[in-house]
Amino acid sequence: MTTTAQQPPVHPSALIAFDGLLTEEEREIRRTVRRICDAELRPHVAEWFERGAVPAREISRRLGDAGLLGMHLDGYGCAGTGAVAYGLACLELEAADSGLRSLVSVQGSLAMFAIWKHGSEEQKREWLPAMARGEAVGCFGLTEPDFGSDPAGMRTRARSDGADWVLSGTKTWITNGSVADVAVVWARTDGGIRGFLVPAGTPGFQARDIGRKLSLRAGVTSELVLDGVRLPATAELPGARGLSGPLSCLNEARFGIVFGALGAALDCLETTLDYVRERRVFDRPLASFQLTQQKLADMALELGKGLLLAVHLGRLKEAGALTPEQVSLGKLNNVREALAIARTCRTLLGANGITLEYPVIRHANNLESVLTYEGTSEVHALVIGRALTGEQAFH
Ligand code: TGC
Ligand code: FAD
Repeated sequence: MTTTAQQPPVHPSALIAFDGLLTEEEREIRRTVRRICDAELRPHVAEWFERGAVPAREISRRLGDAGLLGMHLDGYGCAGTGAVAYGLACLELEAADSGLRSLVSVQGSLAMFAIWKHGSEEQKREWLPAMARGEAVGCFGLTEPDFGSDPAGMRTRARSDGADWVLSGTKTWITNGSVADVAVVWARTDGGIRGFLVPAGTPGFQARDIGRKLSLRAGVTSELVLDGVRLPATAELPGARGLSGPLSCLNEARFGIVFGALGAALDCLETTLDYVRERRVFDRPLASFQLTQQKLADMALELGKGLLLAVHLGRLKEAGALTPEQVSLGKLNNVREALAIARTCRTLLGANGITLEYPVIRHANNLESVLTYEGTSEVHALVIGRALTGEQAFH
């Protein structure tokens, strides 16, 4: 038996009239980022993923030219866009590959934001314009081999020695570590946790790439070793005191992921919708089976809910009213649902779902990292649990 299409297919985001929630400027920024991805990045991502190597510095310069690095920051050569526009850029980049969105998150929301929010005027002038152009790359070293979810336990130490600081310790899983010109390194001092700017090439500082990854392969992930790294007093970020320093930066990057993860999910769903219309099983289009349509409907529903949540959180951020707990809510929901969508799409592609000929397994593997970094799903559940009950259950 065959079926005839009753009506033209509706795009998943059109089901919730998503574009109507955006300004013309936001739609234009989204289209621009998509054009760059389609023309210059998407054609190469599967190969970068397969080789486990990505031209991160060249990509930084291109994205800097397009004004996407630190785009939501004001001044110092940054574009100063709204939060939703930044989120949409993350969505389109992650629709190409999570590694590309990671590069932009770490540059703009972690390294640049740390300097922008906590740095001295001199530090801002030295680094932010070059980082906005993508000529200088930054990384953000918080995680250590024994302290990921619990950065308060960090062992990296900054000892004051006359007018200098001397840093020793190891940071791991650091995105862009080996390609960075400057590392924002968080370390314990006698006065609590502080942030430091460590230029690449400083004696005692080394970055080594972490190999054998099966996720985020189109991205650079490194270990940073600091062995008696001597820095002048001016290397310290004067505005950061205590763990709230690095955590304030995480809020920014986590917000980008709220949108970004949905880009990966959307790319999976678009690919799958095309596939099920073409693929015939038992003499009918795969799209015409009820079990297929149940999966598609559930995925469109979760994607739509995620997009609505993302825009709502973006508008709260633009109004200066977004709380860290709300960011946790968005990151937990949207990454968890994006991963579920990628896995379900994988089932609909059958065996074709496991090859790099289609983007689905690449997105699914990437989203495993996204579920873990920037606070694991368990950490975000506990942040929400603490907000709901007033009881902390971390320790
Ligand atoms: P806690 O006692 O709750 O707080 C310590 C101080 O920090 C303040 N604070 C925050 N400030 C700003 N934003 C937030 N989200 C904040 N959360 C807490 C808090 O008010 C307090 O301030 P003060 O002045 O009283 O000292 O801290 P805790 O030790 O109990 O830990 C809480 C917990 C577990 C939520 C936190 O440690 C955490 O978020 N852990 C997860 C670590 C994490 O996400 N690491 C990410 C590393 S970077 C990365 O993964 C990059 S991936 C690449 C990419 O983005 O693409
Ligand atoms: P752990 O903290 O050891 O957690 C292991 C498991 O225990 C998780 O399931 C966790 O949820 C659970 N768990 C932990 N505590 C609790 C608790 N209290 N209650 C219940 N369960 C708990 N870090 C940076 O600083 N900079 C970067 O640029 C960066 N980039 C990254 C890039 C990639 C590709 C990856 C994979 C990671 C990156 N990270 C980076 C590190 C990332 O932030 C950490 O991996 C993450 O915070 C989790 O830490 P962990 O891996 O040590 O896991």
